[in-house]
Amino acid sequence: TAVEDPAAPETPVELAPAKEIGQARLRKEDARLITGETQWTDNIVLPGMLHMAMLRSPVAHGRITHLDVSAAKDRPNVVAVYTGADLAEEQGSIPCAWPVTPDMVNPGHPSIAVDQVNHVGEAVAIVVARTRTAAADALEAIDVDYEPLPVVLDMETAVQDGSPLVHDSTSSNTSYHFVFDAGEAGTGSDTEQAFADAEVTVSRRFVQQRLIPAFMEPRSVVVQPTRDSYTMWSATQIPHILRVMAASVTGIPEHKLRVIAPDVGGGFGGKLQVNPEEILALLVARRLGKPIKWTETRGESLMTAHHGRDQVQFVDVAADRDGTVKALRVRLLADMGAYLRLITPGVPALGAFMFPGIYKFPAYRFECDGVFTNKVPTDAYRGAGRPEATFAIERIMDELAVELGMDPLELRRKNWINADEFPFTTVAGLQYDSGDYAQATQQALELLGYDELRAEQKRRRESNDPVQLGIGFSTFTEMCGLAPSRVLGSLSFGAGGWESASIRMLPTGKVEVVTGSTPHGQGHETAWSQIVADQLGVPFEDVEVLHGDTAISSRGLDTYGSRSLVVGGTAVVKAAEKVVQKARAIAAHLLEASEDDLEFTGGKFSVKGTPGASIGIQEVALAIFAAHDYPEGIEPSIDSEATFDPENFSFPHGTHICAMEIDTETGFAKIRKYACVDDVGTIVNPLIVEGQVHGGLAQGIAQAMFEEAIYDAEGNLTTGSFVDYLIPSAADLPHFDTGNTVHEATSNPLGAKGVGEAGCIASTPAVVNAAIDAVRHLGVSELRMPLTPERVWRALHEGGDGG
Ligand code: MCN
Repeated sequence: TAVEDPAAPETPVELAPAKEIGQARLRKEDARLITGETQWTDNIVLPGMLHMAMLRSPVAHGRITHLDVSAAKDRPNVVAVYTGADLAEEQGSIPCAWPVTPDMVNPGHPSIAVDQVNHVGEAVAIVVARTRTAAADALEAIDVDYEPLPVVLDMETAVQDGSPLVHDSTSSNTSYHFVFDAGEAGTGSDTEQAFADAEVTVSRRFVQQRLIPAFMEPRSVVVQPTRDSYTMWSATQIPHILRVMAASVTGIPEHKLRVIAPDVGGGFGGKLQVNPEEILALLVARRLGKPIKWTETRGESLMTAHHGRDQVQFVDVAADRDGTVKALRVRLLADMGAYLRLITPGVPALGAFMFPGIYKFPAYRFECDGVFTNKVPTDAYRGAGRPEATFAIERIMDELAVELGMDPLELRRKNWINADEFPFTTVAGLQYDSGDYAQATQQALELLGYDELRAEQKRRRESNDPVQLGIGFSTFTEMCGLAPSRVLGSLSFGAGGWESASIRMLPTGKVEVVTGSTPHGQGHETAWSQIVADQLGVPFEDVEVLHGDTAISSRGLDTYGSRSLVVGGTAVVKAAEKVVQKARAIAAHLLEASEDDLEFTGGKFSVKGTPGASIGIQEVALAIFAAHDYPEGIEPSIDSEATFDPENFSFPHGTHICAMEIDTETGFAKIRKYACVDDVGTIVNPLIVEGQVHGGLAQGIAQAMFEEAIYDAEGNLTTGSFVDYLIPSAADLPHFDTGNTVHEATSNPLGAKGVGEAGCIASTPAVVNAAIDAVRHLGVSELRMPLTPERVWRALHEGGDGG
């Protein structure tokens, strides 16, 4: 039969010779972004627009015993006040789209609390007023009492029998128990046996502290209702997914809801979310029939936008005396916070596939408990699951090296996948397609000036210098480019993995590219223009990239998981190829030649062997617009649409090396030098790639050294401002020596691998390994992140990991 086999490999796409691809083009979007000329969501002002403010719970766990909003209603300029009870019928539940196990417990997540609050910052009432300040001022007129309930904050006690429960409706604080077992029996028996037989075992407990995505532009949403339809502008990473989810939660038919993500000032995973406030803005706009705006304050953002990480990791490794690794066993407690948000449960589960890193483990078992606590929910934060895994494996490889008396790099070399072993199927079932770990490592050692720094380290040790020096490695890989749909489906991921693009050739030969990816700082307008300029042979300046509006690009799966180039960029390549095919037929007609006799180079169709008989693709666009005569069976357009769904993830890799100075008298840690060599396959724009690596390094180093969301014993976030939550400035970070090797990906025709999270995933363990290497001879074998001076000092002078 003629049924198309969806699994059949697609015909290979042919790439035009690279002229633009590989150029360090300045980003065309930057002028409007950095001058603030663009339309950020909060800049939107609509006639008659009202403002929404939330009264947020000051208690982490309690029953609402009394809630009186009448005085707030009488405040000047207040239009309406709503409580959870007012909206109980229509508010539905914030969706969780990644049920990692069939029996996962999800107690539901109201957008606004109805009778109980489960974390500080949960909304309990909404004031709608004519001005933002009037709405905020009226909040103080609301009278609310809570009956306190016991607060559950620590995961290790939350999972014990008899612990108070976050949710009355559940029988324990455990949402799910997810197991990945690489053994044939799936029972862990082969891993247990490998541990029993091993000559050496090392066990560690690592803490991944809670982090806050801390995007530059706070969350903001504007909803405009017009009779039965709604336009929602939101500072979101996921306009397409948000539209589907918001339609299903509110009952607004999807075709009556248009979602626009205008320029968005950073997300880092923190805007990969369906926010309660987005749903509430829709509900209030529907009730009042008026445009509604909500923009969070920085304090609200830090306190209520989802957080990241927050895991306790128990990691065991087994090896032979010669250093050959035999088995890896991982048990995680992952803090979900009070509710399951969009992909909360999936984030730690995704790590399951990355713990073995680049090493050839024969046996592996992973278990993870998702645990409820009275804290803001966790969810995606740059790397989502993979930084945690990379940290654990790269840290424990160092500890194993110490146990064996081996050089940490030698141990890695002994166990990593060699360049001639690709494609390599790992113990976790992933097929790594390409790379050369030795080459990247060699290059990084040279960039760092390794030998001199080791010599200096020795000198400082021998002379008991108060400032000690350490060197730490991270030889990492990661799975990104989220896609492929089939694999994501097998992991219960709630969305497909494909991406779409369409190309509209305008009559004057200018080109509009509509992409389903949704940049929020990554420079897609520039990179996609470079791809199209090469494929169509048109000038870079003639390409405009449109995105982030469901009325313009109706199909898309948005931007996260470093997927946009390898999936979305490839859809653009495929759409361009279709444009050329269509234009070829029309050019042949215009040139009175056969299609087979035409060659297409540099944007021109020429008849082979007939000099002078040629027409540019941009001229074809005008000809078809003005045409009265076009070939039979051909539409008067050379527009096209394409989707791409790769066969595999993309696996960037690299070697990151940190040299760290530690002042043993003050505990002050300072990065002396940082060198990294990343392999992201074909590089479309080296400037963007370097910028992405720098940004990722800043965030990965921040986890190691600066950032931590801290709750006090009552569940108050004590790091609720940028005075207390320490994001690094440029002055806190070193110069980065970066380099690249290029081993093309085999899963997309560009040969590209994702880069958006690489720096963040790789850097954290390199920094911590360096810090421990500096002071290990002084008795320190663990340091808890972040490496504050106090913590490092305590570890040096009082023992332990610094607390
Ligand atoms: N690129 C390239 N060559 C490659 C790989 C990528 O030129 N081999 C370019 C791409 O064309 C794109 C950029 O690098 O312009 C990032 O591409 P990609 O790796 O596909 O990542 P995404 O565009 O899908 O971005 C997502 C990723 C993630 S998951 C987070 S988190 C993150 C990040 O991007 N958040 C960011 N980088 C960010 N950068 C900014 N400024 N703001 C954020 O919120």
